[in-house]
Amino acid sequence: PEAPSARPGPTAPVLPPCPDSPPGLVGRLLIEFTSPMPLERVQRENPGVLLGGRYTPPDCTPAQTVAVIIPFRHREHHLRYWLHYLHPILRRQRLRYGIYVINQHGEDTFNRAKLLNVGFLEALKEDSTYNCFIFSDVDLVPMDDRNLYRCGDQPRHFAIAMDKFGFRLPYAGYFGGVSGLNKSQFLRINGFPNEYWGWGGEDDDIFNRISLAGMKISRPDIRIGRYRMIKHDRDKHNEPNPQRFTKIQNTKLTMKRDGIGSVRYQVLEVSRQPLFTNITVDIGRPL
Ligand code: UD2
Ligand code: MN
Repeated sequence: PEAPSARPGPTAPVLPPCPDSPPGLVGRLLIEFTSPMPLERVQRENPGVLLGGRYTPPDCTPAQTVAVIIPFRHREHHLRYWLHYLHPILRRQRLRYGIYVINQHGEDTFNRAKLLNVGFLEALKEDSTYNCFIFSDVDLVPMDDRNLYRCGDQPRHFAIAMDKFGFRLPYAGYFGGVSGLNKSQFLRINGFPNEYWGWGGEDDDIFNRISLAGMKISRPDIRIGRYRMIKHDRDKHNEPNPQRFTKIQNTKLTMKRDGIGSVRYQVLEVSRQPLFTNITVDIGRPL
C-alpha cells in the first residue's frame, strides 16, 4: 500500500498566518441608524458569510477563532443594523468567527449575564475550537474598525467611548457594552453571574470577578474605542434591579458558587440563519 502523503495537495493550500495589523482597514467609520435595513439587503452584501454567521478569511490563517455572543430578546430591528455594520468590519479584521444570538424565551425578567454564559457553552458545543469570546450588546456598533475584536493576554473592554456617555469612559471600573475574554480567562472567573435579573450591575460584577482573579482590563485607545448605541427606551421586563447595589458588594463570596459551573437552562431551538445562529433558551426566572 502506498504511504500517505505528508504534503497537502493542491486543493489544500497552506495559508500564511493573518497579520497582527490587518491591511485594508478603513479607520473611522460613518455609522447611522436612519435608513431601514432589510435583512435581504444585509445578506446580499455579505455573500462570503456562511450559514449560521460563520466566516473564515480566504487569504490567511487566523490565530484565534472568535465566538461573538449577543444577549437578545425582541430587538430584531437592532440586530439588522448590527449585522449590517459588523460583518464587513469583522471580515476586514481577518477574523475567523461565528455570530451567536442568545434569545431569551418567554416574558420573564431579562437576564443578560446568564444569557452570555449560555452563549459561551453553546458556542463551544457548535465548535470546540472557539478560544475567544466577544460579548456584545445588540445595539452597539463600533465607529472604528481598528478596534480589533480579538482576545489578548488580559480581558478586553472594547466599548469605552460611547456616544451616550459623551465618548468618555463613565467610570474607571466600567465594563459594559462589549467585552472579550479568552477561554481560560473566562473559566478563571467562573464565567459570569447567573443571578442578576433585570437591568444593571452584572457588568460591575464581571469587573469585580476579573480584579479578584488578579487580572487587569485591557482597553483600546480612547480615539479608537468609539461606539454608537442605537437609541432606545428601556425594554419591558428589564426593569432596573434594586438588588444590584448590594449584590456587587458580595462578588467575592458569590463568584465561587454562581457562574459557568452552576448555570442551568434548557435550549429550545438552535437555528442556523444566513448571517447568525439563533439559540432560543429557557433560562427560568428569579427565585
Ligand atoms: C447598559 C450596558 C449593558 C448592560 C446594561 C445593564 C451600555 C452601552 N451597555 O446597557 O452592557 O450592562 O446596561 O444590564 O452601557 N436586551 C435585549 N432585549 C431586552 C433587554 C435587553 O435584547 O428586552 C439585550 C440587548 O442586547 C441590549 C442589552 O441586553 O443591548 C443591554 O440592555 P439595554 O440596551 O436595555 O441596556 P443599556 O443600554 O442601559
Ligand atoms: Mn442599550
